Amino acid sequence: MTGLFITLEGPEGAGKSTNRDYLAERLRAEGIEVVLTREPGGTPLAERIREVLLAPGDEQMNPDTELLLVFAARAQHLAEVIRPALARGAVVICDRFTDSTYAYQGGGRGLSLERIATLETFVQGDVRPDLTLLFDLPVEVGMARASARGRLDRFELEGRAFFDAVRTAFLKRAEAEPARYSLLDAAQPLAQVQQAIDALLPKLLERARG
Ligand code: Z5A
Repeated sequence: MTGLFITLEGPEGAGKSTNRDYLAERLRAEGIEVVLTREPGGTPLAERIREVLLAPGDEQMNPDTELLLVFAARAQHLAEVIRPALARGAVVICDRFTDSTYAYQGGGRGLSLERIATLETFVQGDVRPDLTLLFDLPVEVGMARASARGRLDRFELEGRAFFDAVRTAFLKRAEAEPARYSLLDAAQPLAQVQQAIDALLPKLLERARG
């Protein structure tokens, strides 16, 4: 039996974490086993790599170092959490995954998409998300929501051009793979975003039950 791999993607402040919990509750209420996790992170070791990735520091992180750290954390996460959960038939809901690498390291940092694809195959083998919910919202709204939270991490300190490139990269990927992506307007009030998630539930439940 194989489970269902759902990822939530989008810029900072788009409501991924809030709606990750909401979606998990809705699926659990239907008796589905759900594993909630996030990237970078998801295991103790991968969470330590996350701290390195997010902490602002005096030494500028080389973009290749950033890319390799993201995939190092992912390798651990896949081995310890994602693959075992999928193998026992669970639904895995992951807050960010490799689409974020294409958006942030590819779009934002300008790294080669071919290089990212090579690492994707090396680290993931044939594991790919079955469904991806893309929470899209204007860059200024996401930046305002992130700043309202206080201390900014190393990514959130980037400027407008970086986040424009990230958003464009996400939208391009969604356009290229419409069967996998569901695009949600994350600038709407939360209740409306959650109504849109509810509308996806029948499809998710059908897929989860195989
Ligand atoms: N990163 C990378 O570079 N490469 C990779 O491969 C991966 C990640 C996997 C950390 O991710 C960083 O890692 C990320 C990219 C990089 N950096 N950035 N920037 P993260 O997911 O931990 O960080 P984040 O996206 O900044 O998380 P976030 O700001 O918490 O965003 P969120 O989870 O989408 O939002 P939220 O926490 O659910 O909501 C934020 C606030 O908005 C909160 O107060 C909510 O109550 C509010 N909210 C949510 N929805 C609404 C609506 N609809 N209306 C009004 N207010 C709302």
